[in-house]
Amino acid sequence: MDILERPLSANEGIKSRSNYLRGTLADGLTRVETGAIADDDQQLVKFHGMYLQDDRDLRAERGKQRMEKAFSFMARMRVPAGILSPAQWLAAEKVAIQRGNGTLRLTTRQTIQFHGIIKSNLRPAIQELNTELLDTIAACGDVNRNVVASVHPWRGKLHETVSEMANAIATHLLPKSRAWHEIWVGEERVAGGEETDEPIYGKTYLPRKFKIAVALPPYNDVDALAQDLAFIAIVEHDRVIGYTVAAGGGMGMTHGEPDTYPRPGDIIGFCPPEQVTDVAEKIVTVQRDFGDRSDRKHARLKYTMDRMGVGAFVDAVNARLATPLQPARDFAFVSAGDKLGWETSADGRSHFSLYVESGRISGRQMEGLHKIAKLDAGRFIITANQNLVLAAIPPARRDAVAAVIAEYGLDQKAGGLRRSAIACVALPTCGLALAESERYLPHLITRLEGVLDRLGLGDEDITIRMTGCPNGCGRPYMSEIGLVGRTPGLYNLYLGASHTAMRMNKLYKRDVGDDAIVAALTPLFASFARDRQPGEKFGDFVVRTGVVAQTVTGLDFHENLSPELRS
Ligand code: SRM
Ligand code: SF4
Repeated sequence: MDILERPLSANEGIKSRSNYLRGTLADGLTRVETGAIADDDQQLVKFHGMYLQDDRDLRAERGKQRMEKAFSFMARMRVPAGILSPAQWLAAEKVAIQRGNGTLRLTTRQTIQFHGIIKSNLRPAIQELNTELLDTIAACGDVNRNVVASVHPWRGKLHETVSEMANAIATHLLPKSRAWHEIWVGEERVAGGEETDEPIYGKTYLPRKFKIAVALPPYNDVDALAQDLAFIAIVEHDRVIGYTVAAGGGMGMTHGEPDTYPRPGDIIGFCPPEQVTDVAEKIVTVQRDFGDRSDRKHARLKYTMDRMGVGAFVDAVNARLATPLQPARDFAFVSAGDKLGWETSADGRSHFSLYVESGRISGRQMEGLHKIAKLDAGRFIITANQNLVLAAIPPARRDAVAAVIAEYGLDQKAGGLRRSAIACVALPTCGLALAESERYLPHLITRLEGVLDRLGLGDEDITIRMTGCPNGCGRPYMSEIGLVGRTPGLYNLYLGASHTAMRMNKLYKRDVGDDAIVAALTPLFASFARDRQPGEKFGDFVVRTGVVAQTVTGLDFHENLSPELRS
């Protein structure tokens, strides 16, 4: 049976019955007998940027005591291009301290997550954010998510251009339903309560989440090919003349199910700046109409494209555009990480990129950032590598900001591996985690740093990314060393992505724990130190020397593995 004729997944019914994402959420928030909300509303609340979670560290004990799980909510803001004013930063910090677990969690999509918000605090938290014009609309759910953009504010107008483009795409693809405004900030329902029309999405929104990035070469700090859709800026004479378009990237897969796979996006064409939002809209509508709504594990654009064939997909997009996509223009990336430390732009403004371990801000780092926000000098920009840039500091304020940076140790140095690391949240809040990630990766890196330092590689940038399950929230398949949780304490070890995140890695060892990871990597680091070619990066080295085969497409991600490695 054709996929488009198969019975719809349960979520499709929930969306269609929800009256444009309202469901019974407003009522559920007032119910005091439980810290949770109704099952269908748990799906709908995602479209409002929130997740019902429970503290997994407490699950067993509360189960023994026959108590309800320790429910709380995670809320995720929508911050296109990751840019916040100091006042917005302070509002977020206040919500984290007064309504959440006291930490701010920078995410791999350039926004902030709050964890541990109990139900009675949820509406006040959202309202407090909204006083600074912040919202959580469509931060999760089957819609276009936070639009990410490269963060190089020291490049002046070019950075502004890609940030503005991210904002324009985000605004264009925002759901039109007023449900969020009614439920969270008390907007009156329009007379008659008529339903909102969703001209782009329709009543059942998209088959699955959809992710867009705007990249500014030569830095691929947004992982362009890991996105459903990426616009890669083509710069001529210091001006963005248009964007090369990539589509069909995505990271999620399920262990043991080879018909699920991470996939790098395909380069499908080029468009001028004025066509970008229309190209985004038309690609979204092709996915809306042709995506698999029967099986959520195969519903992302990457599977739609592999099912249709890339050529047929591009034809379908072109048929909806007034002017078809032009041939793609060339671009080149040199790295995927953030450039930490001070930079100055041509207009004399300063920018300081600071390292945030696994994106989690708390304690003294939070206090220092509070002081900087109070100085009201410049902007805060979150990077897609979970770091933070204090941007656009006027020359007259640089010394004041630098003094706080020094006083609070915000300029702590990190070795090449640590500063190139990403860890997803995983335990204790993520309901899907099979193993630790954020709480464990820093310790593993300390052990690996010992090895690298001895080999004289301590300052070598090598990307390492860990996730607590195969969903890929830290984009582990795009890193030179990828570690993906299988079960508590055990990870699959992937190697051989390019340093620029333009090629995915491949499974090297299955089910390795702390000692086995160090034991597996030590000889590889040693041969890299000894036999690398000038300028060669670790990911390229392991492919050139045959340690792992090269992954080209999503479909060959599980290929060329030794039989014992096949899932
Ligand atoms: Fe993610 C689900 C955290 C970026 C792929 N992701 C989740 C949930 C909501 C778990 C859940 O569904 O119950 C996690 C919440 C954990 C927690 O306690 O906070 C979660 N994802 C994150 C964040 C916070 C990771 C981080 O440490 O920064 C990132 C938030 C991004 C944001 O601000 O919007 C995050 N997630 C990603 C990325 C990377 C990206 O977008 O660039 C991916 C891979 C790219 C992709 O989408 O293909 C990603 N998350 C997933 C998936 C797998 C989707 C799939 O196609 O299979 C899931 C599970 C799902 O959707 O069913 C998931
Ligand atoms: Fe949770 Fe898995 Fe995403 Fe990590 S990769 S945050 S464990 S869903």
